[in-house]
Amino acid sequence: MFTSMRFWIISFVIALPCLFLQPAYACTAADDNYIHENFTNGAQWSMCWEFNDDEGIYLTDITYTPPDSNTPFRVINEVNIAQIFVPYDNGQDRFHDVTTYSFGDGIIAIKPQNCANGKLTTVSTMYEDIRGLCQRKVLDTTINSVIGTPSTSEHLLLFSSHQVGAYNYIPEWKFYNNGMIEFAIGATGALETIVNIHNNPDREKKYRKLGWKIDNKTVGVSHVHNYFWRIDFALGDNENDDIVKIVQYKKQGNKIIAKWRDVVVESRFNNKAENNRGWLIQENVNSNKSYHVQPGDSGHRFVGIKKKEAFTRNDLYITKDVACERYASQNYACNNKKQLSDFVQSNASIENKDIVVWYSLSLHHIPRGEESPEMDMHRNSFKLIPKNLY
Ligand SMILES: [Cu+2]
Repeated sequence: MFTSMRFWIISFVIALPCLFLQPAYACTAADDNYIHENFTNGAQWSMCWEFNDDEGIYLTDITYTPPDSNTPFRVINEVNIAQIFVPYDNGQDRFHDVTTYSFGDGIIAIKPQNCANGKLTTVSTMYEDIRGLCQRKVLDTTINSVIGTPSTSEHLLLFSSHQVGAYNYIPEWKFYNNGMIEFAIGATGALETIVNIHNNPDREKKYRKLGWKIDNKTVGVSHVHNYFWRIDFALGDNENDDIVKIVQYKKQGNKIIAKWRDVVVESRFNNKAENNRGWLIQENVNSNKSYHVQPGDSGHRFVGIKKKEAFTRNDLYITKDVACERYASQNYACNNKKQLSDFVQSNASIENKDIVVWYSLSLHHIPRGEESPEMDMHRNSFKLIPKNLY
C-alpha cells in the first residue's frame, strides 16, 4: 500500500512540471471544433476553433507536422483578431469594428457554393446557429505545370463572413503544406460613409478633399482600415522558452548585411520597410526551429490621436501573455489597461515567459465610383514563415 502510494506521489511530482510545460489542448479529434488537414506531401495541420461575440472565430492549439515526421510541432497557442479600427478622413467617425459592433455576432451564413469541396460548420452566436465557418483545402498546381515535376502547393483555408454596418469583412486563415501561415482580412459590401453634395458646391468642395466623388450626388469619404492580430506563440513543447529576435538589413556598399538583435523585454516596433525588418520567434535557445514574422501590406500608415489612440503608434508589439489583454483598443476590465500601448511595460522581461506578438496592417481606402453599389474585396495579409522545421 505504502509502496503504491509512494509510486503515485513520485509519479505526480515527476509529471507536475510536464503539466506546466505542455498546455492542455482545447479540443480532441472527437470534438466538433477540431480541425485537421492532411496534405499530399505528408504534412499535417491541426487546431481547434472557438467563437467569441467580439472577434468571432479564433484558433487555438495550432500544430504542424512536417512531411518527414509523425510528431506534431506546436506553433501557436491562440490567435485572434484583436481589433479593426476604422477612422474616417473627416476626423469624426472612428469605428472600433470588433468591440463596438460585435463583429463576431455579425457572422453570416456561407452559401454551399462558396465553400465548394469544403466543410461548412455551424457556429452558435448569441442569437442563432449559423453555417458560418468554411474549411477547405486549396490546391495550386502552377509550380507543377511550370517546372514539369509533380510539385503542388496546398493549403488549408478557413474563412467566415461578418456584416458590420454596410461593410462585410472576410477573415481568412491559411495554413500551407510547407508550414507557412498567412492571416488576412478582406473587406467588401457597400461603402459606409457617403455624403450628399447634390446642388451644394461648397459642400462638394469640402468633401472632395476628404474622399472621392462616386456619382453626381455623392462623395464617399476615405478612411483607414487598421487590422490587428494577437498571436500567442508557443513553439515546441514549452510555451515559456521562446526567444524573440529582430533582424534588419543594412546596406554596406553594394552588400546588404543582416543585423540581428535579441528582444528581451516587452517592446514596440515600427515596420521599417527600407530595412526589410522582420522578427524571429525561435523555439528555444538551443533550437533553430523558428517562425519569421514577415510584414505584409504596409505601404499605408495611420497614427491616431495622441493619447487616446496610442495603440496606433506602432506596427508590432511584443508582450508576455496576460489573458485579459485581448483587444488593441477598447480592452475593458483589465486592470485599467485599455489599449495595446498600455500592455507594454517598460523593462518588463519576456525571458522564460509565454510570448505574444501583436501585429497590425493599415490600408487607406479611397472610395471609387466603381465601388457603388458594391465593392470588390480589398484584402490585407501578412505571413509567418517557418525556418528549419524540416
Ligand atoms: Cu474601406
